[in-house]
Amino acid sequence: MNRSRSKELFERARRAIPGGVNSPVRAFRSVGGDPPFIARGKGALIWDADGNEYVDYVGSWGPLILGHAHPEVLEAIARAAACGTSFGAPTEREVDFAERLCRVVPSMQKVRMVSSGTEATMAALRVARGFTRRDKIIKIDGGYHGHADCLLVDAGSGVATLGIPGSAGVTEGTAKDTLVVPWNDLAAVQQIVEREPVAAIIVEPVCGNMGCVPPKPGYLAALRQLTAKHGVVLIFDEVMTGFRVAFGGAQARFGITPDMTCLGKVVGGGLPAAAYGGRAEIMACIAPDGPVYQAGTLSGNPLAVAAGQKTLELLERPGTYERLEAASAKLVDGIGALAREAGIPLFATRVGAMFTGFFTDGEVWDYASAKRSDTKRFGAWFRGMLDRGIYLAPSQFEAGFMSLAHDDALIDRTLDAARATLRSL
Ligand code: KE4
Repeated sequence: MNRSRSKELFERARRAIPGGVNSPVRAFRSVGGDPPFIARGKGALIWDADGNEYVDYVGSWGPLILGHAHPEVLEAIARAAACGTSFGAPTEREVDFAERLCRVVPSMQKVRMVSSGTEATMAALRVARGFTRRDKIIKIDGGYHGHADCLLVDAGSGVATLGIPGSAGVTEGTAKDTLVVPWNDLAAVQQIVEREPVAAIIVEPVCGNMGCVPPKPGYLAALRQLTAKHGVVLIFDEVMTGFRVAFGGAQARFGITPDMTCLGKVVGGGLPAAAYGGRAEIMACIAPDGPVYQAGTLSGNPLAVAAGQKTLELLERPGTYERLEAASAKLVDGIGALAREAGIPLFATRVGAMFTGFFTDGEVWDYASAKRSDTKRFGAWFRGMLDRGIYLAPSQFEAGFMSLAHDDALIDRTLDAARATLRSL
């Protein structure tokens, strides 16, 4: 594929932007090669600056579950924009949206809008600390919740130990209040909450940031019981799973109601909107009602709310999630069968409309087992599929995303490319 225009743009970008990208994963560092610069998208397709066409399974990392440039979403944005783009004042649109979120997300009795998933999780943790007056928080090893300092913390040595800074610039003082446990390991959580007071545990109810790794049967229910027993605020980070694994998110799919929920991605319909919410008594702590401060210039931005509202309206239509399940199953089961045919060890995972193929002959139930995947082989797979016009998530440790715009013909095109690529590995 000729990507000379993208190459030129990347050279210019690197002179003006760190790494040439506005978010690290876009630089393709873990898969090799230079990233195509995307010019436009329509439905499940995107085109790069050289006019190459790709079937897109990233969808802006989840938001574009309806497909790119959906006419009704564009129309809703245009209509809102004609009335002005932002006021920094309350609007009727935000009330309608808040009422809708509280109606469809089981844990949300009250909700505050922000502009990114990072803000949502950072704020939810501050509120949980303010509500419980406790300092310690627990996160999952390999879980990602945005780039708030207290969440850029890696697992120390051994299980359930004090966190260590996961990024330069994060202080020991911050990291020491974040404890890190393996995913799907209830005993590790139990060991901590029975030992010391903990404000909150934050989990992706289906992990997506180590690749797609589902909860083991019973794990979330047991986590719910344990946290309730010890007064630990259970936060579901549904920035990725919200409206993707079910309309009401993973909490609706698995029937587990957390104390707080973070939303992002789909909820903004492709524009910057996110939210955090939960039990009314917890949300009562937030300024101006309570002592926990949180604010944002563009929170509840009318354009983003219009895009989010229209997206949720369209997703709430009957049959949506059956279609997403069927399309995802066709793709993932198809690739799994092709990998077996080609004699390539692949552990494929899927929940709703998110999925991953781990290039490993073992099973993957946590970050340690995910990291046993052959990332070199993943890179070859990724580049082979890209050159055949299939745009996958550029990392073994990311999830892929299905949209309502991926029809059978595009999935068949993807499976044809997969057959050829797997054979070439
Ligand atoms: P943002 O601040 O990027 O809007 O959201 C952070 C976030 C929070 N929680 C979960 C579960 C998330 O997956 C994310 C962001 N996801 C990444 C993809 N793994 C966004 C892509 C990127 O970082 O460029």
